[in-house]
Amino acid sequence: SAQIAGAPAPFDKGGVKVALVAYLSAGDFYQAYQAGAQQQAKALGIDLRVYPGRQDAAEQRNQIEQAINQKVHGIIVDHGLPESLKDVVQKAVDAGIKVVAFDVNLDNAKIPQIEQSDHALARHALEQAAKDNGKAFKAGYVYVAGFAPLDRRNEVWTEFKAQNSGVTEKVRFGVVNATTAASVADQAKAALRANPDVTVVFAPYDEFARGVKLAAQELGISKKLKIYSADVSTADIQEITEADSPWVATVATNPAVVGAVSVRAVALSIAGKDPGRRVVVEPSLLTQKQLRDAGVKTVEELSAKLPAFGQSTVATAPWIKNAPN
Ligand code: SR1
Repeated sequence: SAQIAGAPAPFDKGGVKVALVAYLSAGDFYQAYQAGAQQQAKALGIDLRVYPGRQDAAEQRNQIEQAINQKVHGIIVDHGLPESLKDVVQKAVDAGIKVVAFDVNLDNAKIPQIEQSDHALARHALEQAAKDNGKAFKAGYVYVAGFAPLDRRNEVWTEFKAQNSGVTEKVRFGVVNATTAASVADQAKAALRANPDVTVVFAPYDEFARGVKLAAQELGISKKLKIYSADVSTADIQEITEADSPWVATVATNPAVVGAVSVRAVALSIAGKDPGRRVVVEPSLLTQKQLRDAGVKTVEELSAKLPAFGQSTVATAPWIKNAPN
């Protein structure tokens, strides 16, 4: 792979290998994240090998073992279940491999943690919900414990309910699997049918929001329900902005930017520079109204209109050409 003139070793000579080991292999977020990572890897002359974990903890663990055996320079651990990873990532660290983690808390001082400022993300979404619906409403909530971003967003939801006694969580459901949106749609249909007084659903993952929206449409209740989410993709923009969509706001980073930041963070580590203990990409609030008014149809158009969404200045260095661009 390519050498980069003026870059620190080993980038000056090329041949840098990095493994991206992902727990989640399904969904728009993962695809865009991976595309951004590939673009940034190309700009750095990195040979990036992507291992799809397929929502399987044992498989992801196995793939980290494989990456260690292949003597990669760096590993990006993307999501996962901490308890099944902690010892195997320590093995990688002990082998001199630089490890960074996105959205999984590996609880290791040697491993920088990348995240999308999940507390701020949830706070922006819930502030918008309060703005649209007042401070008293009956809510549905979609949550699966054990995923770091969802756990952080859940802390804010818990705090929000404690601060707003008029907000009642009437029903909670959620599942993360290879077909999350479809599975959540089935759950949401039963939950919303049993709780016809729910007017707001907090669904802080776009696959969750897509499932709830489908259920609302099938039940014919789109006009009396409002969905607040996390994440955005071109397909999501279409779903948010279409006529009568109950999906009224999301708070999101550009996942391609997060993928690029993850590669830059591991590249800095490989070059012997410290990317920092926490590497944070700030999300932006995107309301249905703003998206409709701006006539935005794709994530690329959004990036062009909203520089804070389209780029991140974290984990950069003069010798790194930032992607996506
Ligand atoms: C199951 S965790 C899903 C979340 O991971 C990323 O942080 C995305 O924002 C998504 O919401």
